[in-house]
Amino acid sequence: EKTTVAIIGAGVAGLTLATFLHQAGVACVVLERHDRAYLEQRQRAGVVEARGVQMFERWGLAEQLLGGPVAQTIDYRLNGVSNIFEITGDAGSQGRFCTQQMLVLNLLRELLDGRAGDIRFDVTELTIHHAEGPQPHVRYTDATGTHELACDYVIGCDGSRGTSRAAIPPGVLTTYNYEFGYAWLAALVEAPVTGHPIMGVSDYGFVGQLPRGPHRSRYYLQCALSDTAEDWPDERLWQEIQRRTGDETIQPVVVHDKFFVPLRSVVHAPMQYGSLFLAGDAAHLVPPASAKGMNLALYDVDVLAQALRSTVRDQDPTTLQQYSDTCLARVWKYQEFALDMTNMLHDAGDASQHGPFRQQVARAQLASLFTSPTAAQLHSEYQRGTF
Ligand code: RFL
Repeated sequence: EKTTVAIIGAGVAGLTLATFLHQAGVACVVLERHDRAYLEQRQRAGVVEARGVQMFERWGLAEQLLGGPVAQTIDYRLNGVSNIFEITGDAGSQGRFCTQQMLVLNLLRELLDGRAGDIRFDVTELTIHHAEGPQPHVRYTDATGTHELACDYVIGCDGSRGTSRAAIPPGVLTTYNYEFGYAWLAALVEAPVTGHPIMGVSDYGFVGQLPRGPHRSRYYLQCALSDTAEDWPDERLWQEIQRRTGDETIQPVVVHDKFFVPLRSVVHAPMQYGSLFLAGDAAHLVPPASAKGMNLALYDVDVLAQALRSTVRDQDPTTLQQYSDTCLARVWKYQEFALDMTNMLHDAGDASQHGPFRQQVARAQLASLFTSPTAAQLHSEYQRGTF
């Protein structure tokens, strides 16, 4: 069996790429380890930034995939005192509401139900062969047996722990890794965000609250790398949320799940080996305090879809050859913003991490967002992804 593009992984990167390629008339097959119901139910964080909205508009897909316009605000709360930051920009390119989960749902509907796209679920034992040359193939197993899919290009959209990157021989990639030295506890709770989304700085550590649908929100609390669920019974969770938000009126409600995320930044370069291309979390991770991981994945697949269209339809491989360089320039800009945001939000809080000097400097930096129009404009550009 043969196709033009084999895409590994039906996360936001793989599904968006497949939809763009479909729109461009380039044949592709998506291979995914889980089933459709799992992908539809999986809780994933992230809201499409303004640049991403423009991208979907350019591909003629914004109406099918995104929600309505949204005014974006963030409460950079400092020891219980609210500071509402408004993300500003051209009226012509307003952010539109779309969470990652909503996007994945809409992409699955558009691709499978609207366009009869080829997504093969529940695949196991996936391996990539001859990626170094022009005739790669992918071998995988499903309920009907083991299959071989020949193709011209393999795209690894299988996340940070996927198998695509492992198909690249040792010594080809350079891995850049930065560990922040702390983690976030993420807790999904049965209560909506009632005011603005919170990115909170406190003497007791970071606290965030972001919307996850009409009835739920997710709290994020800075914690030690070694912390486990035993360290965080619900009682402690709610005490810390009250303490760090400075809001004692917050009442404990049902906690649906808790998990721990070590804060780290990773880049694997180059993002290409022969006919294998990496996109999204398979190629890079940004710490969640930047809220950019999904948006960076969308950037990669936009560049890749345009480059594959030029190569396959117009026989012009120039942009495909530049894929890695084009994306990495963007990736390092996002890493710069992510590092800066993560340091500011954590250093300004609990001084036990980097000391009282860095705490005061980080608080001065945070204050600039509300006193300097230039700092506010730059911050808005980063938030919108339009820098
Ligand atoms: P995904 O979403 O992990 O999808 C990968 C897919 O590949 C499949 N797969 C395989 N399939 C076949 N064979 C194999 N061998 C396979 N191995 C894996 C998996 O089943 C899965 O379906 O990667 P993708 O598409 O690159 O998308 C990346 C984004 O999901 C990620 O960057 C964001 O979730 C990051 N992120 C955020 N991004 C934002 O833009 N804004 C945010 O506010 C935001 N908050 C967050 C976040 C990530 C977080 N965690 C969980 C680290 C908050 C948190 C806590």
